[in-house]
Amino acid sequence: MQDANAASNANDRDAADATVCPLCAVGCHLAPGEDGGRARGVPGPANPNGRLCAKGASAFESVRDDERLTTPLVREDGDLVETDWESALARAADGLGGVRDAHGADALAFFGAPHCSNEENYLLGKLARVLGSNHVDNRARLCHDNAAAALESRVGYPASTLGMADLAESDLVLVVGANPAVQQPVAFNAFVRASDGGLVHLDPRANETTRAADAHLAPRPGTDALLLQAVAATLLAADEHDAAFVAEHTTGFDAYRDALADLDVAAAAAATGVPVAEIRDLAADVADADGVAVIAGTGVEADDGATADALLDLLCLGGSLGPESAADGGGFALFRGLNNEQGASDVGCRPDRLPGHRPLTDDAARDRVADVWGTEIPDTPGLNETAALAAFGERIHGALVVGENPAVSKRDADWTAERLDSLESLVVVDVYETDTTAHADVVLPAAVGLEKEGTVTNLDRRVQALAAVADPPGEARTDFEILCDLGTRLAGDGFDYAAPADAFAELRAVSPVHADVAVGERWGSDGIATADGRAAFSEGDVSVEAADVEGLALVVGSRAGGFGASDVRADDALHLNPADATALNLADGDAVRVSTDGASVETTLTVSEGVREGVAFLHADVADPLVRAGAATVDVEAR
Ligand SMILES: Nc1nc2c(c(=O)[nH]1)N[C@H]1C(S)=C(S)[C@@H](COP(=O)(O)OP(=O)(O)OC[C@H]3O[C@@H](n4cnc5c(=O)[nH]c(N)nc54)[C@H](O)[C@@H]3O)O[C@H]1N2
Ligand SMILES: Nc1nc2c(c(=O)[nH]1)N[C@H]1C(S)=C(S)[C@@H](COP(=O)(O)OP(=O)(O)OC[C@H]3O[C@@H](n4cnc5c(=O)[nH]c(N)nc54)[C@H](O)[C@@H]3O)O[C@H]1N2
Ligand code: SF4
Ligand SMILES: [Mo]
Repeated sequence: MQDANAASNANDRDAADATVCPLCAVGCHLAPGEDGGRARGVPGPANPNGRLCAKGASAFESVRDDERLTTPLVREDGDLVETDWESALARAADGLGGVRDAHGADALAFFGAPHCSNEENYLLGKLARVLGSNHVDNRARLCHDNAAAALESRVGYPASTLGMADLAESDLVLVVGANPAVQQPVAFNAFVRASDGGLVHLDPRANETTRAADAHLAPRPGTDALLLQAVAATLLAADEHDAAFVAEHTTGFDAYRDALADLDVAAAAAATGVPVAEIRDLAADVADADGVAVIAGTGVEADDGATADALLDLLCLGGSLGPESAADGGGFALFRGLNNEQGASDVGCRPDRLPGHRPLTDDAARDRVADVWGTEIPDTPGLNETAALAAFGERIHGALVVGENPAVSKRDADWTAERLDSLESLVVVDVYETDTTAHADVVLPAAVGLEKEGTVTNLDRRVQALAAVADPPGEARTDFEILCDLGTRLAGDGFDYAAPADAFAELRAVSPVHADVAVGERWGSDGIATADGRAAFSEGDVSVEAADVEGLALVVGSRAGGFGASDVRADDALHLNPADATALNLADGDAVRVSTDGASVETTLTVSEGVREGVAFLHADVADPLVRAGAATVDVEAR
């Protein structure tokens, strides 16, 4: 076992003043630039050549930003006014403690954040549980929740099954519902673009990643899983699956094969809109490849995990899961978004999980944690963040929100504002004033990632040490210090840590995932970590019924993780295929209104062959009102 303190001094970063980029889950190493300006790339496992993307290079902008919160604020007569830490912390503890006294611990909700470190999220989860509430969650895991859940049930852990560097060995990389050329550019360039394996992009719209691909398959929205099953059925019909791997490392193959035997590939081709020849080509590519890797992004989330399941089935058939195949570039890479999205969930900031992803309902796991924490842990899973927000003012009366902005990232703005206002106590820890702090009773100014110590875990499970390479502005403090203080006031013992390293040492004692990972290394192994050591096939539920879509299916892309992420929001046009534009009597550059029941947005039209027929593609920022209104399809008209 390696001590986190020692490890953070160890040579995990190549330069003494280097830390981990706080802006995405790739986890590049960087250091302050010469003049305090642009960041300097430092070679690390994710950026071996020391490169940064444009976003990473601008990472220090948040450090210098005049808009940063510098003083604690409390609400007096309706307004937020500046105060000192002592008064603000006392008010926060009184507010949350008062809710607990009046309504019970079950009336408290805790929102953690993928922007915060492992230790900070661990502390938030501990605070919630020690106080007696399981309503603790972090929001951005929602970006990849279905794929993570599929991985957890099929391979035993909700994370990438291979390292980013392994992708350089893949014979075939299948990118599904993602745009890593833009969203994880350093990893894409270093490990995927540089390799000579094949690249196939599966997406209803061509994007920057497509330009680097050998083939682009554009299934109708809602038919990805069917398309992948058609590929699997083609492999099985030709007996080209990896029978030895299937026999040794999987379960449920016979039932799966029987289910797929009914699949008519021609009918599937018609339903998905992808020609039979393209399905056959992909099947042949999978059969020929030693290592097949999947890179999955937010575009696989649409169908409750069916696409992720179909992808995992395909990897099982190709023999591309598990430790030996990872070395050959085989496996499932879950390309997460925010910098510590993986870690926030790993450390137990989830309503149904303890640290290390152990189920809350597992008595032995609960006892182990209770032992170390010196407290009972309630055994009923709590509300996730979406459900908790809906329960504000009813079951939930107090909330501690750390590094998260539910007012913008959730549903209808008025509805959310009402929910936030219905709380008796809302304490928000953030680095900026936001739409959420506007509803808070207490606002506590936090440090950003570049100003803290601790660890974060990137998209290939690598636990990396942070270094404080800048000072927080004004009186801002790290979330860790804030949570230690709040914890001590609210719960008494158990929150008196000298440094994040002490919390990490405690985390090792309660989390099998962290028990003996060396800081700087990837947790777990690339193997299959299910109870029986085998990956289960899905049941191969087949439905060739074409999703009978009336009108244009709304497809959203170019998501940005909010914080410091203005870079990918340049294009606000509606993108339509020429055939759809002609049918609507619209031309490139026309002013258009895109609407659904109860919401509409106005923009201009870009006509593009890159979008498949039947799809209306919008950037996430523009699509927001439509997404919030729950639109699956949209109407488009000239305005
Ligand atoms: N319209 C629209 N909506 C979107 C998206 C979009 O592109 N457009 N993208 C979606 C996606 S992919 C995501 S991941 C979410 C992001 O949703 P959120 O995670 O809610 O949004 P962010 O703005 O990234 O970060 C939340 C807050 O964390 C604060 N913060 C940053 N670092 C720290 C820190 O170290 N400590 C503390 N205490 N606070 C910190 C920021 O100031 C910010 O207010 O939004 C989703 N919603
Ligand atoms: N520079 C920069 N990088 C970032 C961020 C940032 O703000 N700036 N944010 C980070 C964050 S928080 C996130 S979550 C990630 C997002 O990373 P990605 O998920 O790669 O981002 P998107 O560009 O939204 O790509 C989603 C793709 O899914 C496709 N899609 C939509 N529906 C479907 C479908 O049903 N099937 C298929 N096959 N495809 C579909 C869309 O057309 C789009 O091309 O990026 C991270 N990286
Ligand atoms: S790829 Fe991600 S981690 Fe690397 S520099 Fe860019 S934003 Fe930072
Ligand atoms: Mo995200």
